[in-house]
Amino acid sequence: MRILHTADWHLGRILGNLSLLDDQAYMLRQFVDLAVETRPEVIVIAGDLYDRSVPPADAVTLLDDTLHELTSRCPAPVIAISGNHDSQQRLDFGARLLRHRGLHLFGSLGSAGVVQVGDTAFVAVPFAEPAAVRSAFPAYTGQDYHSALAFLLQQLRPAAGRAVAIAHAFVAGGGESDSERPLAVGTAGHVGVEVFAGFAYAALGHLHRPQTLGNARYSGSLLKYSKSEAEQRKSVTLVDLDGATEEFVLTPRRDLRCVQGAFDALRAAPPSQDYLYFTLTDPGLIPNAAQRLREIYPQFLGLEFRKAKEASERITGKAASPGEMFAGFWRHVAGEEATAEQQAVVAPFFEEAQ
Ligand SMILES: [Mn+2]
Repeated sequence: MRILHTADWHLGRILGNLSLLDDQAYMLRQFVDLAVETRPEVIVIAGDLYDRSVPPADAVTLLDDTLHELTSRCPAPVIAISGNHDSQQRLDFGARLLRHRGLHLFGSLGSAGVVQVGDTAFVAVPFAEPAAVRSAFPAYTGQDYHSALAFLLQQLRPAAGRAVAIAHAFVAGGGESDSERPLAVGTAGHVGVEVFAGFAYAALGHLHRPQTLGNARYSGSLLKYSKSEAEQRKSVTLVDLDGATEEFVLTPRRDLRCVQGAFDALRAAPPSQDYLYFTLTDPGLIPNAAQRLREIYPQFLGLEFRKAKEASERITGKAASPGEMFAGFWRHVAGEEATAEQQAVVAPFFEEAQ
């Protein structure tokens, strides 16, 4: 069973004040071509098709065009679930009709279900907060994402035979980016990878970096959606349940990069259409630096001065432990080192929080 797995398209996303729609369309054309060429038996889109619950009209058109292309050019059924950015009800529109054409949309909990393809059952779980699961299923009384997803998988999963889970969730231990909207405060939104025990594969959405956790995998997002993703390589996953997993890298129309250098050197460098974040190495501030860089780099997204950044990191203690951050804070506020007694007073709170 060969499955083409993608997720987190976030159609309609805006970066800075720039619409990414043309870039998304460019990627989706490649995705459809890839689906035609690789001939998967199932195509999975694991949530966050749109960036917002009420997406812009041109994003709706792009999704409509893409799903039309996909279902007319590929014989494989397409299974898509909602993510935390999608409107569940809106994604459900027309779902019962579209099923007859091989497009299986699972927007809200009421539509959660199983698509049987050959010898494999695809258990599609739309994104749902624990409270929504409680109101849809009186038998569920839990409060957390882990037990809610475990309950739904248990409810839906056929008693026997091979099964694949499709979900939009934060699996504990997964690597985050800055473009995912947190599901809950702290670790309350996490699920343990063991909820997928017994499944041949879990096709996941939510984390934007492609990564594998046990039998679960995030295909990653369609494009780089934040500065923190500049070094990531976005891809689509082709998994063969009876064989190997392949990653296909799609080429973006414009890359998203972080560039560092002196202002004059950057002004003199060849122009670029990429999405760019700048770190200026100049010792002093430069008037209108952002505006002057934007003249040369139309996809300018932001800049910072390395010196100012280093100074703020010294104060806020970025990448430091909570204890070190407290010591830095105390030094900043009180002008002296925190004593061992003072550190001992706060230490238990940090432990409890972690
Ligand atoms: Mn997402």
